[in-house]
Amino acid sequence: MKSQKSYTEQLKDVKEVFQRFTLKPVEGVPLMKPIADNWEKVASFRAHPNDLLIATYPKAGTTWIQEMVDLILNNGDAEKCQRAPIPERIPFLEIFSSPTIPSGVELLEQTPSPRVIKTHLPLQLVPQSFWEQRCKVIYVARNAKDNLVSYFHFDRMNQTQPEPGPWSGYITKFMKGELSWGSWYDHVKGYWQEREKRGILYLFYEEMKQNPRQEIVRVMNYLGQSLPDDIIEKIVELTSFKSMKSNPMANYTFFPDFIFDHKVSPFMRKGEVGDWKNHFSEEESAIFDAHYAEQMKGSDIPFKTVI
Ligand code: PPS
Repeated sequence: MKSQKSYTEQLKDVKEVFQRFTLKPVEGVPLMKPIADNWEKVASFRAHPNDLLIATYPKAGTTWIQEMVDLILNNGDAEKCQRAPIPERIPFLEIFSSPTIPSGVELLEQTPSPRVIKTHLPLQLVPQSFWEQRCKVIYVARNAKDNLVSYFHFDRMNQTQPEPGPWSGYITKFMKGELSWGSWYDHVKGYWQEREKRGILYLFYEEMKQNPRQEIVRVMNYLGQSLPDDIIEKIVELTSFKSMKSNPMANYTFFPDFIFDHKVSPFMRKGEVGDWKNHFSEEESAIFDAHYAEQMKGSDIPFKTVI
């Protein structure tokens, strides 16, 4: 039976289980230990043919695309899309349970079709069933430098992730693929290489920022939906950074501060392209760029670091 308590209250009841978890590799990819410990359940997840998977490297624009998709599927009905916090509306496949909140897999087992599902897993760890069932998959990628900056601030405020440590060392960890969910380079390349074969809609944060209407229409078409212009405009407005920052069902203030400490850094932090320029020194940028060129050699993914 569903608890009468709010999502936030249920989390507050089990404060003691949350801590800065260590990472444990699954097939060489570092994941938060409770995710790795629960791996069999994730790997054997049974997808339905009409499931929609939203896949991203952490901090690439996951919440943004989730809100867009939910609004598109609900004809731009803002009230309906306020029905629950985003992890309840669009469960996070691999997330572990706490004594009061089911794991992503458990929650999905209780969720009627058609389901929309979030994952940060790299392509090779996505449960096989999604491919067997030929599910639709939307991938969002964000340029490496802004992605890294956003992840750094997130790891400062997210009290369940390993301590980020100082900025310069964090850059190195990112470059080495030592952060949760592994290498950014492998992640973005993995989905890019398979996008045509597996029918993946591959989007960019920077394009969503530059031309949100165009990207919303692409998502709408991919989902086989057709919405009138005024509803599309409404979705553009409801998914602007400003609207989402003040949306209590999307801005993650429903997580108590022992999970996400917004006083350290808000989840909806800046929402910009190019904030990396405020973080990287010239030397750091040069080292990063050289390593990037090496890692991305032979890849034609059209990333933009400025718009
Ligand atoms: S998570 O934890 O992986 O699900 O985080 P994710 O949602 O992928 O990434 C959070 C970053 O996305 C920004 N964001 C947005 N930018 C522009 N417009 C909208 N509507 C929007 N919604 C979320 C959010 O601010 C984080 O980026 P930074 O650069 O840290 O501000």
